[in-house]
Order: sequence, then C-alpha cells, then structure tokens
Amino acid sequence: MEQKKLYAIASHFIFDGEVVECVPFGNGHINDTYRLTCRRTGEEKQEPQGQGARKQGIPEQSTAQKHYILQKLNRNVFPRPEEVMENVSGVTEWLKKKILENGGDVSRETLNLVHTHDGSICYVDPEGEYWRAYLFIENATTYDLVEKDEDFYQSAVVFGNFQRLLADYPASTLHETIENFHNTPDRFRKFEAALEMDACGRAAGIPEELRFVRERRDLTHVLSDKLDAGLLPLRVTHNDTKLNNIMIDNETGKAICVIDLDTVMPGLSLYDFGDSIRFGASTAAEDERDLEKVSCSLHLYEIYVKGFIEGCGGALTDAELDLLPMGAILMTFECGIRFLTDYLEGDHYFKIHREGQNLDRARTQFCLVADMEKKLPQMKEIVNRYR
Ligand code: ADP
Ligand code: GN1
Ligand code: MG
Repeated sequence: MEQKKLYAIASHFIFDGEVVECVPFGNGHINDTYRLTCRRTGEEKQEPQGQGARKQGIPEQSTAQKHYILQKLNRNVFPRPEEVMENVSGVTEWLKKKILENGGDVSRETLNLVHTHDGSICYVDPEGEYWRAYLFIENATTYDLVEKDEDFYQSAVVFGNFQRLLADYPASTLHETIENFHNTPDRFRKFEAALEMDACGRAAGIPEELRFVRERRDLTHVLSDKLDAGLLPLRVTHNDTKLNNIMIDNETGKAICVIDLDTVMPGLSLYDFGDSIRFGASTAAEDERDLEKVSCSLHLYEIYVKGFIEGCGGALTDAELDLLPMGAILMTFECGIRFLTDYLEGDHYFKIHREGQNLDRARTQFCLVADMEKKLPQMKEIVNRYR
C-alpha cells in the first residue's frame, strides 16, 4: 500500500510523535500488518536501549522514538470487523485487570489498543476498511519455527495461562467473529462444495489429496459429537494458537504476551492445544515442499503437553486430557482441509506469496496427520505421564 495513504490513515490515531516510517511487518496470513515508527519532534536521538531490537533486525529504539503496530483488518475473513474490535477491546481490558492483580506489566503482557483522535478503537477509511493500532511490544520476538525447546514450552504455558485468565470471562458477550470457525464437519462440507464447483479447474491435478480427505470423513466429527453430547466443556479459547501468535521476551526468554486476538471465542481447549501442536511440533515449515522433512516431533509434543497442562492450572477435565492427541490430529486435518479448499477456490482466504503455496500447506498438514495417526499410542502415553 502507498506510503502516503498509510501516513494519512496513521494520522487518525493518537501516536506519540510524528510518523517517520511505516513498513510491512510479520508473517501473519490474514491481516495487513505494518510497523510504524514515530519520532517526537524537537528531541535529540538518545542512546539505544538494550540488545533485543538488534536481534529482530529492527532499528534500535531510542527514547525519542516509539514503534506501533498498524493493522488493516481482513474484511473478507472478518465480515463484521466492528464485532472483532469489540471482542479485542473486551478481552484486552479484562486481561489488563488480571495482569494488574498479579503485579504484571500491562504494556507488555497484553495487546494495548491505541485510540483514534475521536476516541474510537479503530478507524474506518473512506473505502470502508477497518484499521487499528497497538502499542508495539519491544524487545520481544515471534518465531515461525521452534528454535529452542524452551520457547515451545513457554508458548504452551502462556496459551494455557491465557485460557485460565479468561475462564470466568462473560462468554455470552463475545461475538462469533467467524461462524463455525473450528466446526470441522462444516469445514468438510465447504471443502466438498469447493470441489463440486472446482472454480479454477484444479481438482483433477490433486487426486491423492482428495482421496486423503475423503477417507477421513468420519474423523471430522470426533470432537463436535462429544461437544454436542455435553462431554466437553465450552471455554473461552484463543482458537489460533500458532507459535507466531505469542511474543517471547528477548532478555528473559519468557513468553510474555498472547497476540492475534481476532478469533477469541467460546471453543474447546482441544482446539488451542491441537493448533499449537499442528504448527509448533512440526519438524518443518507449514509450507515446506520437501515432505521428507515433515513429521510430528514427539519430543516437541511432550514439551508442549507438559507446559499446556501446567499453564491450564489443573483445569482440564479427564475427557479433555484423554482427547488431547485427537485434538492435535483433528486441528491439523481441519487446517489441511481449509488450505485445500482455498486452493480449489483460487486462494482468496490465506495470503500466498507464490503459486501453489496453499496446496503445499495442505500437503504438509496431511503428512502430519498421517504421521500422528501412526504415533497416536505414544501421544496418548505422553499425556498420561503428565496428567
Ligand atoms: P495475522 O492475523 O495476520 O496473523 P497478527 O495480529 O498475528 O496478524 O500480526 C502479525 C505479526 O505482527 C505477528 O506475528 C507479530 O510478529 C507482529 N505483531 C502483532 N502485534 C504486535 C505487537 N503488539 N507488538 C509487536 N509485534 C506485533
Ligand atoms: C491463520 O492469522 P494467522 O496467520 O495467525 C488463520 C488460522 C490458521 C493459520 C494457518 C483468522 O492464522 O486459523 O490456522 O492461518 N487465522 C484465521 O497458518 O483464519
Ligand atoms: Mg497471527
């Protein structure tokens, strides 16, 4: 997007200083994210603070300059952006109270929305696009692959804690920002519809993937049937617990903040557990083309199991604990179905940076599902060791 337009949009928010830079930031698949640099006019540039900024490849922060996140919400994905913003505002205000009670640092342990000059939590531009801004969490990193075991353990604890901090949140006030988000049978139906339509003529080229999905039709029901039967508790969950949706402090190595709150909705703890395993316990990137490199690491799985059970603070029921491995399989399968559906429909949902990327993503997910199916007995045994 043009710099001039971005600066005009930024001018609607209450930032500390004048905007001097705006660059695309992060590896999210959904929203358009920028990092803004603001400088206070008339102030000398001070000595830089700390080592962290250097590690992230970010120009070091001086006390006279401040970073922010500016994001354009994806209206294709979130048809009611104002509801997303109400959820984000409600959840972050709630978290702030809890963090204060625990003696924490509200500016780093939760997202903080920056208001507009007219006191709103977002700005709607003349084209009807929704923009929001957050304080930038400095000296912290989001990872796309596990580099250190400890980071993955930290992510498990922080996601478990997140669920615990929201355990008594008034769930009925939350909007369903994406309907049927983790309703796997519904995802399967949408896949079948996309296949039937075959809008881009791509179905003929992917017989193996189509067979893989069709063979597992019954799998799609395993969690929803239990939920419908009242055997699993509905909780307030994050629903998008990828490793790159948390920030790890560069100095202490602790996971400090859960970000990307657009999908916080009532859901199953198994969604959050499963989605983290899908992404973080994989031995390769989500879009790896060499499937020889893709497997579910039982070592990383075990680290996450331990951290998540601890982070949830004893709240998980026996039924939830029994189903953790199935949660991992199902969330991976569901995500694979979603990538494949998007490939069939012409890549309208997930951002792609090259042709065929959604198909590559679907393939890694199916490879992980097949691997986890083989490893299911060990995955169950590992949970039993920590419950
Ligand atoms: P998406 O929904 O597209 O995944 P995210 O909200 O996850 O968007 O943001 C994309 C990336 O931007 C994150 O993975 C993270 O690297 C970075 N990011 C988001 N919010 C902040 C923040 N408050 N401080 C620092 N970095 C952030
Ligand atoms: C998207 O927004 P991001 O990149 O953190 C998606 C998740 C998928 C994930 C796959 C709102 O997450 O559901 O699991 O991509 N978010 C939405 O990488 O659809
Ligand atoms: Mg994200």
